[in-house]
Formats: sequence, structure tokens, C-alpha cells
Amino acid sequence: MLSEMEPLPLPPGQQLAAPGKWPLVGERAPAPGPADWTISLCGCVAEPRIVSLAELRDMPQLAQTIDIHCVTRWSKPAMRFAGVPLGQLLQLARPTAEARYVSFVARSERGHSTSLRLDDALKLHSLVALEAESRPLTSEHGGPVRMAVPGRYFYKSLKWLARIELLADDRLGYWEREGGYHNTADPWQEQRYMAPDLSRQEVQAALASRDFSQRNLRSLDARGHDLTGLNAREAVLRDADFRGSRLCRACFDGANLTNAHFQGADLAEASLVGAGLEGADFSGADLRGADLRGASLFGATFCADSAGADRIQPALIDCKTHIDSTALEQLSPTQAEFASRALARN
Ligand SMILES: Nc1nc2c(c(=O)[nH]1)N[C@H]1C(S)=C(S)[C@@H](COP(=O)(O)O)O[C@H]1N2
Ligand SMILES: [Mo]
Repeated sequence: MLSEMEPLPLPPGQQLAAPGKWPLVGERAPAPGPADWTISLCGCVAEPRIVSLAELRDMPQLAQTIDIHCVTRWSKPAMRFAGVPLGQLLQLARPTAEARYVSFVARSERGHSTSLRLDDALKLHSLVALEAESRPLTSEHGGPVRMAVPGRYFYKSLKWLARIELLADDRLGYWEREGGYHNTADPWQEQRYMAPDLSRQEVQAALASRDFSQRNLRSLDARGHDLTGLNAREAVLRDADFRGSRLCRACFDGANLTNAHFQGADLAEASLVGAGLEGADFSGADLRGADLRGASLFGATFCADSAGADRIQPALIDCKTHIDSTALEQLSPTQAEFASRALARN
């Protein structure tokens, strides 16, 4: 058995969320709808069904401990969910032999969805959850009913579940389609993103122009390039690789840099105001005089977290680096402590 002192093993590239914090990710909760929430079971089923919340609550409830791993690198192990196993709910509608995928669809403004292979969803013991930590799910965390899928990044755990559709062919979900998130999403294999959809020529032209403003350059490979003064205002640069690049005075205001790689990059006096920096890695980067005001920093890395630490260089941060104190609170304890100490330095 693991003792209390021993840290639980985390999937590669993950770090613990600040204790007692459960970050909110994704779209906002829908406006309160009709009180009679229902879940429709449809698609490749013998008996399409509409299940009310009351019926769901009357089914045998299962408590399950699930490790949350968000693709933006924070983890929250051992969260206690309770609800009805997906397999048991599906039995009510009797899936047909054609059913190979399951698509979960939300009651939400953008009709958010995500999908899994049906056999994976069942093998992983996916839960149709009504409770978290022994309380009814709050609306912001997907209440009254959400999916909780162990063994996958948490974007496979749909909030505000309204429809479960069984499909013969897969239908990509919202993040998988719009964000390039990996469709299998196994955190132990670090399946965060699908292969980039940029050609070599497109990459070269973008790098030569030094103008990325408002462009979608997800998973761009810009390692070791001189991009001094780059304009990347409001660009989509999820998973982009800027390791060892020169980015002094670059402008990334309002850019999406989720999981971007900035290890060893020169970001002196760069502007990252209002940027999405969830999961970005700044170890060894020069951030002196950089402006990160209004940026979101969940799961961001500035220094080594613990084991294997000596190979990882800390970021260069000083009193001229601007980081909001609220953004520090989004960091893991180790990262927050390192950053606040560095910010006080001359
Ligand atoms: N309907 C809906 N479900 C969603 C999302 C979303 O934007 N809309 N975001 C996903 C992502 S990326 C994550 S990490 C988790 C976040 O759940 P939490 O806000 O309860 O932590 O919900 C997932 N389910
Ligand atoms: Mo996520």
C-alpha cells in the first residue's frame, strides 16, 4: 500500500492541482432550463428511451474513485463520484450490433459533445455521475448530470449530459474537432493532441513572415528560431513548440498558448497579456520584463516539480516580470512558491 507520504504516480507531464481546488474548464454552465432534466438514449439502439433524472436516481447507484487528469496538465487524483454505470443505463435502450461508438451530447449553447469507442467506454467503467465528493454535482461542474470517464483526459467527461447517442461511425467531439485534441486521450500515453494539420510550406511561410496574428497554427514547430519582435496577437498556438527560440519583445496578447513549449526560450520583455497559458512550459525561459497580466496559468510550469529535478532549469523571473496574484493561485503549490519568490527578486 502507498503510504500518505508517498506521492501517487501521475501520468507524464501532469502536476497536482492546488490542494482543495477543483478548476473549472470549458464553456460556462447553461442557463437553468426546465426543472425536468432528461437524458435521451438514441442512435443504434433497439428501444430509444428518454430517462428522467428521477428514474436515474432510482437506479442502483455506484460510488467510484476517479483520477482527474486535465489535458492542461493539472491532475486531481482520487475524486469520489457517484451515479449509474454507463453500461447499466445503456441496457435500458438495448444497443444494437452496429453500435461501435458512443457520443455524449451536452445541453449547452454550442451543443458540446465528445465521443469514445463504445467498448473502451464500457471497459473503462464510465460513470453517469450525479454526485461528486458526496454532494450533488454543482451546475458549474456539470450538474445535474455529467460523465466521469476514468483513464482518459477529462475532456472526455462531458458536463450537462443531455443525450447519449450510439453510432456505427465515430463523430468527433467539440475539443477534438476545434482544438485538435487527441481522440483517444489516454493520459498514460500522453495523447494530448492529434498530428498537426500544417504543411512544411505553411510552417516556413509563417516563420519567415514573423506575423502569426489571429492565425491558427496549432502544434507549430518553431524550435530554435529567431522570432524577435514576433506578432502573434490572438493566434491559436496550442501545443506549439518554441523551445530555444528567440522571442524577445514578441507580442502574444490574447493568444491561445495552451500546452505551448517555451523551454529555454528568450521571452525577455515579451507581452503575453490575456494569453491562455494553461499547461505551458516555461522552464529555463527568460521571462524578465515579460508581461503576463490577465493570462491564465492553470498547470503552467516554471521550474522542476520534484523528482528528476536537477536536469530542469528554472525560468528567469524577476521583479520586472508581471504576473497577477490571482494567476499565481492557479499554479500548483511548488510552481506558485517558486514564481512568487522569483517575482520578489531584483
Ligand atoms: N459540456 C461540456 N463538457 C465539458 C467541457 C465543456 O466545455 N463543455 N470541457 C471538458 C474539459 S476540457 C474538462 S477538463 C472538463 C472540466 O470539468 P470541470 O470544469 O468540472 O473541472 O469538462 C469537460 N467537459
Ligand atoms: Mo480539459
